[in-house]
Amino acid sequence: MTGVSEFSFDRLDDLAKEPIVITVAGHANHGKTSVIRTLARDANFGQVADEAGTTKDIKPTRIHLNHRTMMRICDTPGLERASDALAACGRDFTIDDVKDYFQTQPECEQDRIILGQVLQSHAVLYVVDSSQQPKEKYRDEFQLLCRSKVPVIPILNFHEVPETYKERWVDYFERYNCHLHTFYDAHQRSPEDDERLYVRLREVLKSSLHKQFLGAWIHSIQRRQQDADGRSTRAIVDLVWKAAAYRAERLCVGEEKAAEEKAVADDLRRAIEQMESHAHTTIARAYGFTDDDVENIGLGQSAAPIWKMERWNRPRIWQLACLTGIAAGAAGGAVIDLIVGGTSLIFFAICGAAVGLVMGVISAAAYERSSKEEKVTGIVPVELGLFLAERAVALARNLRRRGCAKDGPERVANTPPALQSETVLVLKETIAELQRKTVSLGRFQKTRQGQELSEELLEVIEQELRRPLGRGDELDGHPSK
Ligand SMILES: Nc1nc2c(ncn2[C@@H]2O[C@H](COP(=O)(O)OP(=O)(O)O)[C@@H](O)[C@H]2O)c(=O)[nH]1
Ligand SMILES: [Mg+2]
Repeated sequence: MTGVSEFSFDRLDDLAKEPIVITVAGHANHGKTSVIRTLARDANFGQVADEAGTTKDIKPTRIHLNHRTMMRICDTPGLERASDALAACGRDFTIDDVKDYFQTQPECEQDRIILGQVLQSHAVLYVVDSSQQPKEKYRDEFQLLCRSKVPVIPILNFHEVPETYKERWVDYFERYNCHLHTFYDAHQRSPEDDERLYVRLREVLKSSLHKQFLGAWIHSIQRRQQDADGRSTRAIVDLVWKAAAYRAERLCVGEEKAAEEKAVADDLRRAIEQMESHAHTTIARAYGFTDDDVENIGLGQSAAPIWKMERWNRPRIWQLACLTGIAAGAAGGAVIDLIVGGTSLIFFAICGAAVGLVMGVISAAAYERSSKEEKVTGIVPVELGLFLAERAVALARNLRRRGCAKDGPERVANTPPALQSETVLVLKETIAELQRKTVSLGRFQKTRQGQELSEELLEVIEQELRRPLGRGDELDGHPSK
């Protein structure tokens, strides 16, 4: 393999002088613009619509490295007049015949521009919607492009839709002796598909510098995916840890209890929502999306019961301290009496009685309240911790595979697919331990037990992200039936 080791970064300047130029061509509405968006991870590139003629002119997106353009991927409008050109130019046509034909026909202006762009490229990606049957007009387009002598790679788009004519398209291209096709789906990104596409490109490019760069680029796709998985795994583990360690606490007496319990429940919900939102944003960014690409309608009923309340009487340590203080005061009075030799015994006895009375009244009132005082503590129950992890994993899995051409935000599932039993075990153990912990979260994380739990959780969550799921399992967040 022409790998990263063969590409020297000293040659970036040479490459920037002659970047790789790729033209994406094909019939209108087969997903050319969408493929570019997903391939370049650029959801704002061009216009995508379910109607013909949205792309009106040639538009490039650029792949940069160190602020220099290494590759240009050019979008084109749909080819429309290939069949007319072939009919006019005869079976043994040359590309110059077609150029002349397009030049002389005013209605072929768009096709003339596309052909001009194709002829300036190092390779062409010919995008077809594989959910449609191959038709004669597509064959004419493909033949025309192949005569340009620029290498053509057929991209069988719409790969993940349930009904496709993939085999027929493959037969069709092979009949023209073209075995370079590759599958793609602009709505469901797969780093493996990206990689296969770039491997195909590397096969057809002539320049060794271009080939070497693509080798490095392919390598960086894998690395970037690993980085993104790592970042989103950490965000999920962080969410579970922080939620499980969180305490919402209030002190209350008698009738205040109902109101304080509600306040604790509200605190807890707000805190969890904030933690979740932070984790979801981190996950979205890890995969190249923004906050706007995620829609979370909240925890909903599926999270109920969302908290566990614990009540316990407030420790009485301060009361002991108070009593100790009084005793110390009395002892102090006795010492003074001794020092002044008992000459003003009556005066100090009166003062001592007055102070004792005030202290007694205060401490009796405080004791009265504190004996009834309870601490209401809201903690995250294990089921909610699991639920938060399931939702975050489902979101990460979906964003990890989401193309950049899909409309609307990614919904956070309220009935996410279940995690594997090993993951559930590790999660339960972690949450239970965090609920038992007596030190701060930061200190617990540094303990040996904390580190072991964290590493175990990181490992199982990362496996969950990479776990291949059945069709439909993860798409709408509902488990497959
Ligand atoms: N399901 C699915 N829809 C796609 C795919 N590629 C494109 N589309 C949709 O097909 C329509 C046309 O896409 P567009 O990129 O504008 O096609 P273009 O005219 O060839 O550039 C849009 O509604 C896209 O969202 C795909 O791989 N899968
Ligand atoms: Mg388009």
